[in-house]
Amino acid sequence: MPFRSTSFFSFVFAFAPAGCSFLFPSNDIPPASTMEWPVHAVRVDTVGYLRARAKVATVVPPPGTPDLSGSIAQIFDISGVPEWSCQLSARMTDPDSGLDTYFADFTGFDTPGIYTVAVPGLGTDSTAQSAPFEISETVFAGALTTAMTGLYGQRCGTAVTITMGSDTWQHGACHKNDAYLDYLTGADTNSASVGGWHDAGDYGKYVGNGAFSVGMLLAAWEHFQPTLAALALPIPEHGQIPEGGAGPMPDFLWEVKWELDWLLTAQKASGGGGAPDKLTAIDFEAFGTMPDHDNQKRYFAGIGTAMTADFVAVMAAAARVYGSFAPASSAAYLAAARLGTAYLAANAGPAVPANDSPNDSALVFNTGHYVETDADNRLWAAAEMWETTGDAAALTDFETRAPSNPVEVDFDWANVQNLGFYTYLLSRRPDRDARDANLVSTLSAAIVAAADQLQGIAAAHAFGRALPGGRTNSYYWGSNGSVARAAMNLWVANVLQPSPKYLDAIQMQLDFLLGRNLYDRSQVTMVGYHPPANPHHGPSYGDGIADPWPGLLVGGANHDEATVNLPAALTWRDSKDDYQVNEIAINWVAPFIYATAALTPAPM
Ligand code: 9MR
Ligand code: ZN
Repeated sequence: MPFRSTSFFSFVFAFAPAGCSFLFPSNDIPPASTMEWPVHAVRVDTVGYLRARAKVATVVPPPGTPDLSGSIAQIFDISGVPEWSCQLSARMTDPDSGLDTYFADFTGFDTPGIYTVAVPGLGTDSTAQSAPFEISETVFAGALTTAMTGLYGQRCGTAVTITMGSDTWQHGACHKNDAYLDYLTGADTNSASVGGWHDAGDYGKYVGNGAFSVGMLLAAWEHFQPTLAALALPIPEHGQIPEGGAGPMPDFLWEVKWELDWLLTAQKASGGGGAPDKLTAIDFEAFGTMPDHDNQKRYFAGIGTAMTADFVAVMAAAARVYGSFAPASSAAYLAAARLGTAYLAANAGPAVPANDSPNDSALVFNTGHYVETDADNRLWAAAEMWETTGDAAALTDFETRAPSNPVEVDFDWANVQNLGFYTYLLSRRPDRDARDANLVSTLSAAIVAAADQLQGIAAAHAFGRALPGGRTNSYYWGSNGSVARAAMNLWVANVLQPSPKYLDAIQMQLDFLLGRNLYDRSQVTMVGYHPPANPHHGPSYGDGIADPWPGLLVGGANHDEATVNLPAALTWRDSKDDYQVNEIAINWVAPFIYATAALTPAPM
């Protein structure tokens, strides 16, 4: 009988009670940071596997273990009773790490419950098995709720309190003087821009990355509305009715609105309706300063076309998403989108970069900069404007731009055109036949081809991740976010040309992020087995609470830290100081929310 390790408690922690809405986990368990975490030879999705989806574990035996090809793996239930067995695959060398690996594919086992996978050929020690995991119909509901709570924890401009188990995380109202216009008008004047989400481990607010994150979340809403409408989040607006609304608005939309309403304040009518690159202090905060103790003066950076186009895209999308829930906000979002469109039209030439460090200024930002060209952003804006308004000029603009913006197999904040393609291809407009039929079929084929490529990579990769860049270039800054984002191409392909293989590949992306990886560790704080304890996240370090703030996906392995002796895939470490691999960011949490929502059915 296999020995069950203390890891079971972490499993319970991530487990959401079933019911007609997804409740916040509240099990009282010891702080994760005080637990012992043996590394298991069998790597699984330590949250679990959705019923009827692929269930693959990866066996990583200790070095020197004789060939295990074809030997037995067994699934044990919670009381140690063997329930199922399967044969290991042939031995494979994982090119990312050079390690011997084997697949244990137990897809055929589909009985709900809590299990471990063990390889008897490796002995009876707890490390010869896997961490516990669940098989159920709603296995990702708890992770989805926790990740949404993670975004709530990023709220700026307000006091935040989150209680989970025996932990309470909190900070007071922060950054109430956001922000100053020195870069825009030269004057020492303030233009209120309170609210929004802190971008990452730092407390800056970036229009482009904020809009990108919101764009993925609004896509999740449009793709998985019944699931997301049922989420119950521990936010103050729970149950409230927005201005002009007919009833309570879903919590999911309230949380996203927190960022949207900040984005609204960032747009500058005086700048012709353009949006600034960002709103930050001159320097990053001293790490660990709590948000409400950060008294640095914060400034808007310059206005540019790429971030304005991202802004237009999400304002247009929000206008339709919020239309029936929050009519007053919906109207404001549409007006902002139109104003931003006017700015883009007036600056139709070469991309206007948002000048971060004007020569005539004594102020030079040392904070981050999502540097961008704008062709992809403009394409996304046109798609969302057309879908919301039916404006013929927007449709023409999109269709003119599409041929020179190829579908991306793997995309991030710097190449957002896929978000426009999804909206165009999945259009719900009654007049969607106005689209160019040839373009619709070319783009559909390209999305399906991209998804096929991702699915093929996932199925062959030792740990199931779907990044197309090989052993090194797959792992760029925020690689975990990209793994999560693969779920978007996979899902849209599944709508265009349904196949279970796409959904299985989404499960595999979550597997990788939740423990089926080189580390035997979840990459999401307070979720799954041995999650990050020391993320590069100011509040997590600064609040004196041992456990980090929950629901935050860390960046993951990053080839910037690779060396001759350290392959890119092995660069992740759980260090608060290592922002290149262990920071958290909203554009990584957002696609994790998308992926978990994709595999969470709506409550009956
Ligand atoms: O996610 C960004 C990554 O793609 C870049 O390579 C990196 C360096 O420019 O910056 C990342 O974004 C950071 C931003 O600039 C500031 N807030 C934290 C972000 C995540 O590390
Ligand atoms: Zn703040």
